[in-house]
Amino acid sequence: AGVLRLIMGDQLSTSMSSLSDCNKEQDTILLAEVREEATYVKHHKKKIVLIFSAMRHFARALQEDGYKVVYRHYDDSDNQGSLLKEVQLATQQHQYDKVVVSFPGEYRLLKSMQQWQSQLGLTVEIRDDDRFIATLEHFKDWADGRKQWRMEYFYRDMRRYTGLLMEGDSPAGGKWNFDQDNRKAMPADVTPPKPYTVKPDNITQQVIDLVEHHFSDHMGSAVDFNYAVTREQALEVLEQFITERLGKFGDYQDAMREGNVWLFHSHLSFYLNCGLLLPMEVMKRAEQAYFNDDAPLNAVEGFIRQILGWREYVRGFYWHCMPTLQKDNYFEHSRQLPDFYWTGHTNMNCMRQCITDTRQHAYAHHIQRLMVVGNFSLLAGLAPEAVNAWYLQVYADAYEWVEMPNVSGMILFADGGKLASKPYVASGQYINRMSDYCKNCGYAVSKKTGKNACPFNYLYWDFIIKHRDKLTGNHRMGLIYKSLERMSDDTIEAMQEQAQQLLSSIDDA
Ligand code: FAD
Ligand code: DLZ
Ligand code: SF4
Repeated sequence: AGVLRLIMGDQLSTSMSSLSDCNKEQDTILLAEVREEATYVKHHKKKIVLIFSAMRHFARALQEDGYKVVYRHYDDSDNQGSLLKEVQLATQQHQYDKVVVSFPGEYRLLKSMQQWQSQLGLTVEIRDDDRFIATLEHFKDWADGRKQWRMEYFYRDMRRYTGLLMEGDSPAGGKWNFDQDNRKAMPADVTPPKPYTVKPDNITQQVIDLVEHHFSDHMGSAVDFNYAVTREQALEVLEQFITERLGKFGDYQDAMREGNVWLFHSHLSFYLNCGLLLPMEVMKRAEQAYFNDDAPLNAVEGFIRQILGWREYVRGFYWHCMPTLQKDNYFEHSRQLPDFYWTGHTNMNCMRQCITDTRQHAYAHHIQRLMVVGNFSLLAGLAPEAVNAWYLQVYADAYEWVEMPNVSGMILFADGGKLASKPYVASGQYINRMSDYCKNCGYAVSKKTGKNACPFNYLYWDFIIKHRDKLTGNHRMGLIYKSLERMSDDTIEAMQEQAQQLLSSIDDA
């Protein structure tokens, strides 16, 4: 009777484990655009366009390759609204021996899927997602033996395990990490290349119209969507990155510039996370650029570390720490998000720029997410649950397995330091060093107190003071508490008062 194989919106790879033994004559592949997945948070419009259009193109490619595909459109009059119900309908319309699916990217969906077998009265096989390089057992084995987890050590294991950038048993160039050569401020005369864009074809145009119609109250606009939606196009994005931007990736990895969200980043997370590109092929291509002398080692190592290190690490971390991770709240923060997280209307230019970029592109690069919006979210004591929901909704590359460790672990320290060795908080000085935002800001980055003092400055010290009990034992915070001791009581009091005023104004709004 054949097998029903479900492919979800972030599983658009022909090498999916759920397709590995697919019989073209007998089996059916199901893809379904459903309300439940499109609205469990109000995803940015460009995120929905990306996923639906990529799903439609992927289904077409499968059909052209001779597979039997059932594709359920969002506006089909009998659309069932959830993945379970779509699977149910398919199994009522045709008899199958079993349902096969690959491991999802979110805990809520895994819990739901584990019930499907009894709900459907049919075998449901959930297979590992082997697009990732580390299995969940691999991470568990690594983590269980350690008192402290740090990405850097996991990453070294992964380098040895894959042989990427290795010369025998040693790391290429004699060091595991070249970050001391990276992370420069970007001089004004450096002009980053234009990012990849592609004109929407008919399929994408139909999805844009659908999204503008059905998701009109979601963030952003769909009409200017111009991202890749097929594997061929995603491979072009990769090639363009390798030839035009990889060489400078390390140097300007942490830089921010007003009016340019793309810089020298790869913009590949959209495609890696929905399956159009595979992490191993992307890393091999970057490694090849190093071996061919097309890009320096500091850039290539830095780039590979983001994927082989961070990306694999956060995925293992997520599954290892769920479901407690979603409730973690080390600092017991409960403030709701200020309105400007949605509108971008704030006098803090750095926040205005990063949120405006996010609204416009469903993208912001790492340092904008981490050191501007993330930094503010922690300093202002925003509730982890609300911050997680925001990040999951606004970025087109966001799925909980990657979003939540970055938010609860990396930016909010809500896990109490399992992922990061100290909170990533910083005053306005850091933002000023790494960006040109401060020169167009009504606030003065040099001022800690007074009428136009930069809010990041007094919020930073207010945070440090408030959480002294929880942080003072952290040796990486030692210098900071030393500088606090040298500050006058008047300055401290003034900063605390100003912080309180700003935080109250958020609460009152
Ligand atoms: P590049 O800078 O070119 O990096 C290359 C690749 O490395 C990325 O495509 C990505 O696959 C990987 N990578 C880099 N950093 C990380 C990281 N910290 N965790 C996991 N993978 C990483 N990334 C997501 O893919 N989805 C998210 O929902 C997401 N949410 C984030 C939330 C916060 C608060 C922070 C601080 C980071 C988040 N990141 C997330 C990580 C990172 O910011 C994005 O992967 C990156 O900005 C994507 O742009 P890029 O492809 O141009 O990345
Ligand atoms: C994110 C998303 C959206 C917006 N829509 C769909 C959809 O209609 N159908 C589908 O199969 N998947 C969608 N996705 C991706 C899923 O939510 C994703 O599989 C989970 O987030 C788990 O990774
Ligand atoms: Fe941001 Fe402060 Fe700089 Fe303004 S002065 S852009 S608020 S860091």
